[in-house]
This record gives sequence, C-alpha cells and structure tokens, in this order.
Amino acid sequence: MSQALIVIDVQKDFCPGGALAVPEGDTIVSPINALMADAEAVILTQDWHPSGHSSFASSHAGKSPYDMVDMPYGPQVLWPDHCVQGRKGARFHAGLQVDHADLIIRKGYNPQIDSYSAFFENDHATPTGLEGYLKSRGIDEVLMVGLALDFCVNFSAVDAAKLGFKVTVYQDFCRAIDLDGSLDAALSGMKAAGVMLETHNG
Ligand code: VGL
Ligand code: ZN
Repeated sequence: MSQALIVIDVQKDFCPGGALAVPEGDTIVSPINALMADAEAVILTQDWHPSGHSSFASSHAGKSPYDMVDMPYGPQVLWPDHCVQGRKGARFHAGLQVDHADLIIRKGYNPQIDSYSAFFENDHATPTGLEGYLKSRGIDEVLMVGLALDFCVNFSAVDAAKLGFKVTVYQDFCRAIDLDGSLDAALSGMKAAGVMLETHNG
C-alpha cells in the first residue's frame, strides 16, 4: 500500500490572528512538519477564493458571517472574507515547511461554489483532480491532518472514503471551528463513512 499525507488548509487566515481563525490552529504546525518529513508523499491543500466569493457573508446583502443561505447546491454557511487569492491571509502558515510538498492543490476558486473537500466542490460533483492524481500515483491510502477538522478535513476525509481510499485522520493534528455542534456531527459522519479517527500522540 502506498500512502499520502494530505495537509488541509494550514493557512494564515485559519490561525490565530487570521480572518477565520480556528482556535489553536497554529499549534499543529510543528507536529505536521515532523509528519511531513517522514511521509512517502505529501499533498497540501490551499483554500483559494476570488474576492467577492459567494461563500463570503459580505457578498450577500443583509447577511452576517455564520448565517446560513440556500445555494443551488444546498445549504451553505457564510464566512468572513478569508483566503483571498494573492492576499497574505491565503498564504500557508509561515512555519509550515512547504518544501516537503509534492503537490499543492488549490480549491474554492470558482466564484459561485464553495469547496471544503480536497476532492470535490460543495456540489459533491465537480472534481478538483486530486482523485486522479492519487490514483495515477498508485496511492490507495491517505492520512489527513489540518484545518478545520469539522469542515475541510471532514469533507475531504468523507469523500476520500467514498472514493475507496483507506482514510485515517489524526485528530490531535487537527483543530475545529465547532459551529453549532459541527464538530460532533463531523466526528459521527466520518465514523459512519469508515474514516479511522486516531490520536497520534495519545
Ligand atoms: C474552511 C470554512 C471556509 C476550512 C475553508 O478550511 O475548513 N472552512 N473555508
Ligand atoms: Zn474557504
């Protein structure tokens, strides 16, 4: 079996001081660096939205961050503007050793649709290309870490399991946003999908 480490969205805007800060998001950077140093294959994802993206509350009159809206592809949380293409907040955390990466996959660049998952946009149909990349490299097993556990890690892990990959998430190498019970829902959804939730240092 060939395994890839997929590091989800360890970007400035998801760390303390960022536009959509995940509590303690920066504490996972050093442990992830150590994990990357020993991995067979390393893929980083980068949330990468055009300004005025439809997932931003600022793009919807009268709406505030964390309100819900109905999009053609289903319900969508509205976020503060974050990870805008080319801006500082979209950069990887400065301590992340990006030189370890074989591939950096960007997502969320389509103005009309959000993309939490590293594999599909939020319509669950438009592929990012990552499935083909992994399969053509002969990778059948993925280990996922990063931000945020209840959104992008969750969607990526569930999609990977549905696509037939063996999936492990190291929970202690992730941090969550935890919006209205989203963390508990994500943990049970991942378990139901066959994702193995593990603690690496525990
Ligand atoms: C994410 C909300 C919006 C994430 C990305 O990386 O979990 N969450 N965009
Ligand atoms: Zn985003």
